[in-house]
Amino acid sequence: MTNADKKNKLNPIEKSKAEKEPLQLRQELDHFAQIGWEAMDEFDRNFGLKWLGFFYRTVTPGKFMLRMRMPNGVLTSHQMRVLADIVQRYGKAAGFQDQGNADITTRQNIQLRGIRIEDIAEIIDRLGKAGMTSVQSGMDNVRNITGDALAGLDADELIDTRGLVFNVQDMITNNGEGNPALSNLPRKFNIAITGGRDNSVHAEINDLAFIPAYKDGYLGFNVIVGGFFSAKRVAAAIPMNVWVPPEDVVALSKAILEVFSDHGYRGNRQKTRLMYLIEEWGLEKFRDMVEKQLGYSLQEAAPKDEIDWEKRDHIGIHKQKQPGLNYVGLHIPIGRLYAPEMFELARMADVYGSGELRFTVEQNLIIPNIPDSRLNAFLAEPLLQERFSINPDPLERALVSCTGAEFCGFAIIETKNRALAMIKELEKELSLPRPVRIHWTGCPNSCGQPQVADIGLMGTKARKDGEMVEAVDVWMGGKVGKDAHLGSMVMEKIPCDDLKPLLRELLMEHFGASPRQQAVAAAV
Ligand code: SRM
Ligand code: SF4
Repeated sequence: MTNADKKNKLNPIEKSKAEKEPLQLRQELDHFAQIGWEAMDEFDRNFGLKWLGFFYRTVTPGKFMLRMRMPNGVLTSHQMRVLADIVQRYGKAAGFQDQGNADITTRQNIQLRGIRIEDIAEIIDRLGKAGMTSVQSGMDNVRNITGDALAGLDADELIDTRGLVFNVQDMITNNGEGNPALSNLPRKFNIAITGGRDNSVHAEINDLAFIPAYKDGYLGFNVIVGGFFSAKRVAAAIPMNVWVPPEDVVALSKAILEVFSDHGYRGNRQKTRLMYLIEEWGLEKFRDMVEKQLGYSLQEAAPKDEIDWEKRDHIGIHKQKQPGLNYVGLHIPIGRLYAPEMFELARMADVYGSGELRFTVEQNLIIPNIPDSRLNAFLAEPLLQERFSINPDPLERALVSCTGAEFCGFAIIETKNRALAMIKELEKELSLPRPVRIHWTGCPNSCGQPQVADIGLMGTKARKDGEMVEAVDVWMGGKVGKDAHLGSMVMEKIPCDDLKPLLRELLMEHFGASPRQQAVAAAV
């Protein structure tokens, strides 16, 4: 077999996709409900159902995870209630702990746990009636499309990204019905559209991102391409040397996806992300091919973009551009929500705001449109006092964690609970002048984005006292917002049991932390 033959050899996922288009599984849900998850064809169960948004979990066999699509992270209180009811009702039916739970994700999205195969058809129906979809949220599809969490609220925003994000999602998913034409990509694909000044979406880690930029006095977007993280390699997106007006965002996204679909590699799945195609062709050929697909020439990039702010975390009370209205960012520790809290959040959005809620890529939640006159009553709500602070301690405030071993079969270590417990201990011991962004990720797939963090912790194994134990590789130097760039690995294989003293040291040496007693003494 020649090298070219090897490269073009289809991987097993491609072979299975060629045999049966996975979106068709929607028609077989009643059959699956009858035969049960154990009797299902392995590809259909473990991979195929991800095209509908349902993820088989080897850690909790028979209890699927539902990954939604939440374009721009925006949802209504009604939608939140539907999601809460799904985790409560179906999670309970599955015998799931705490009547089901959900996680806000690093793509401004939400995942619900504990779904049984026999409930999937009904759930899809309920989501559709509530104007939501989970279609094409996993495997070789475009993931949730991120936009500015403050779109339409921020007085300094340049472009409101909501309409664009929704339109791109509708194009990709055929208005949520499923779109076979764009659901057979060579690999996953991430899209972000940012219209604010602080790059709130981490544009640089997406396969395709739109960044606000003026061209000849007209506001549109510079385009960057090819960013991705994987176990084998991470790469920041590179400029495509293209500027588009907002009205061309949908068409350009479609053309790039079609080029990727038609020409991307379908061999070794570690080498099938968009960047590999761009590198093989060179940027010029990539651009030419996209123009050919579009049927018209693209304009060259604007000389500079408008990202000139440090990134905001949205936590706390903030004035909106609408006079007299505020958005309040609630800190959701490690993104975890339980059904009763989801119902409460929906109620609070109705009672104090306009019935709208938003998710952020930091796994937190915003309730917008709260009038000045309602703020005090809102702030007195028990949920804010007991669970979701608007003024969390600096380490907790900026903590992000992927799912980890609790639910994810790829995980090498436990993340969420460990991360939270360790941060709480460090908060007790140290005083910090500002938040430090610590991101945990349970394996090198990097869902928790350790490369964008001040301190990134990536699950691995290490030998300690002759035994294999849970450990982390330590990343540092990730910069977000203006001049964003990825961090790099600075230490390897630190056993989790030895991690706290190391973090303590790093926080004191690099981030101005001081021991609490000392801080108190200095203040006296
Ligand atoms: Fe991820 C696979 C969770 C964001 C890179 N990711 C998975 C799976 C589906 C693996 C599995 O089937 O168990 C995880 C599901 C675990 C579970 O039960 O929750 C999973 N990824 C997540 C989430 C939930 C982490 C979180 O706690 O927030 C995020 C869901 C986003 C969403 O709403 O769609 C999530 N994943 C990311 C990101 C971050 C981002 O997009 O900004 C990345 C790195 C960026 C990227 O993709 O370029 C990421 N996930 C991966 C990869 C490595 C991709 C690659 O090219 O190799 C995998 C493994 C794969 O695709 O083979 C993966
Ligand atoms: Fe699972 Fe690894 Fe992603 Fe964490 S980084 S959610 S452990 S695949």
